[in-house]
Amino acid sequence: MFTNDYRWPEEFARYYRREGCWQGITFGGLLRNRAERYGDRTAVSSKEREISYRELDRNADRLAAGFYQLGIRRKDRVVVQLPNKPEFFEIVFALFRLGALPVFALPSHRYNEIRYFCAFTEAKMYIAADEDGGFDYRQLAKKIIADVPTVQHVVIAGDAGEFASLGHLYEDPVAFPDVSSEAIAFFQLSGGSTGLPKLIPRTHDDYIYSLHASAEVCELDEHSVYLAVLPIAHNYPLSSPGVLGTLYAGGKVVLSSGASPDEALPLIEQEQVTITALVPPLALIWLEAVPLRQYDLSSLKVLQVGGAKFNAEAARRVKPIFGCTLQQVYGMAEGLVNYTRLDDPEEIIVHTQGKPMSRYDDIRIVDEEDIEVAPGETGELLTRGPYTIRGYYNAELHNKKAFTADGFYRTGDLVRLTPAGYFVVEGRAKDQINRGGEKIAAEEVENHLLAHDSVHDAAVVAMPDKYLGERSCAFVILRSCDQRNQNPVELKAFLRERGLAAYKIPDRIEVIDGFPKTAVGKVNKRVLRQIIADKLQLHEKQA
Ligand code: OOB
Repeated sequence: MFTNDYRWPEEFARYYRREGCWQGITFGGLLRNRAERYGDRTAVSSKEREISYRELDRNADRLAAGFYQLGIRRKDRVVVQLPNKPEFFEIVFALFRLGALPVFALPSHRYNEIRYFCAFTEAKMYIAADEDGGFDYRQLAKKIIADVPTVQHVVIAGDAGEFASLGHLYEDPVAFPDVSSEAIAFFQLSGGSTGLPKLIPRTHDDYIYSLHASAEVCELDEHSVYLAVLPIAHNYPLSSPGVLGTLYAGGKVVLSSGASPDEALPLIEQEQVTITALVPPLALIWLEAVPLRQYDLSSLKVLQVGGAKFNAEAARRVKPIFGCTLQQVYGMAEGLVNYTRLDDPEEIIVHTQGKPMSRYDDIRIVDEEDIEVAPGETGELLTRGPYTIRGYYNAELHNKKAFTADGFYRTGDLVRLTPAGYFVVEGRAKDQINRGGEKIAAEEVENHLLAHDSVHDAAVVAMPDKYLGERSCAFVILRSCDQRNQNPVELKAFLRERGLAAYKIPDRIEVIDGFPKTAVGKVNKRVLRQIIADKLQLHEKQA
């Protein structure tokens, strides 16, 4: 079942251990240590409840015993799909203690994604909340358990209905032998550019190192209070430094169920939040909202913005409006994370996407022939290091393309380096749309469109958007002329019925007679992007 593609070659593993990057600690061990050190201090706070480090440690043990009784064993995959609730931490640390492997789905994922994650990883269990944001996950669970034979258990946090209730699984603690720190701890999901999302295996050693380095760069300590407004299963709020980096440092995690200023700003005041993380479209909303509200935000030291390119004009407004430093974060679930430093000059903070967090990050910027570009020139970023994966999970063929022979990950990002060694993200070589931080693999959506009877061919591209940075536009060629009046709304409904996450549904659908082609006969997406950008500009002028 497991390929060993994810392993670092032994010479690298030895090097990262020797240099102290990999500390030989597991997540189970980390929480135990922090519980001994920070005991009754609050680890996680939410509207519903507060959990101390000691309680979190104990509840993780109790749940691990409960999961074991259900039949969950070491290396079993468990798809976890939860909103920002304290149970998230008890569940994932329980799974870590057992050596079972969480697959971190996002709350916005729907049947299509969840079924794929369960089937591809041969998951034994699916854990979800009862409902959130008006969506009933129990309905989804019903279909999953019926359609994916490996899934034997569904556990629901909250009102479980016909399923096992999380609340009933807290048993008397049993000691489980610790797992190897070099083993896979969990799976993150790739933003991707292929037809099916790839799974990213992260080990205890590599991820805990990324927490350590992030906590250092972001200057976290036991007095830090991190407000989580983005969905915490995503790599950025999970670990950059995110909720896990905060627990690593002994600080307090405050969970917000939503990202709107009216929910989050009062929490900053009440909980004396010191750091929080946003994607650019949210940062724009908060920048508008803060001057119109009366909240005391003086506890806030750092406002992180990342996941997509943050426009320099907006970046410049952060300090005067929030009275704290902006930190740009350019990272990827595959590993590498870049940060501007808290004491960097304003020009660097505003105009760059930061520099690697670790001196062990290897960086190359190359042209289309994989030759390094001249300093300051733009090229594709390749990277390798102590917390960047060496391969996706069970994706042998794709790994040959996504990684160089000497183990560098091809990010698909076009970047240049400033003389001071900071990245500026200039564009993208991968076939992906970055919709305000949410990543859409064009091919995945195209495949779904092609499943429609009247669609002959489809090409999905990014179109510029003032607020989200990019939105998605699907160009479709219909099978016959009489389908010319195929209603775009109907096509969108078709995708929704297939159970595609809402953010992947094209924002716009354009019917076209044929695609522009490149010299070698491929669909020329550059021209398609231009067509839609010109059309939008024309509309704007007319309006
Ligand atoms: C984060 O992770 P993913 O895996 O959702 O997406 C990674 C991709 C990058 O390859 C890049 O294309 C884009 O998202 N990206 C940015 C960016 N941050 C991410 N593009 C421009 N400017 C930025 N600041 O998005 C992620 C993971 C950890 C920390 C932060 C973000």
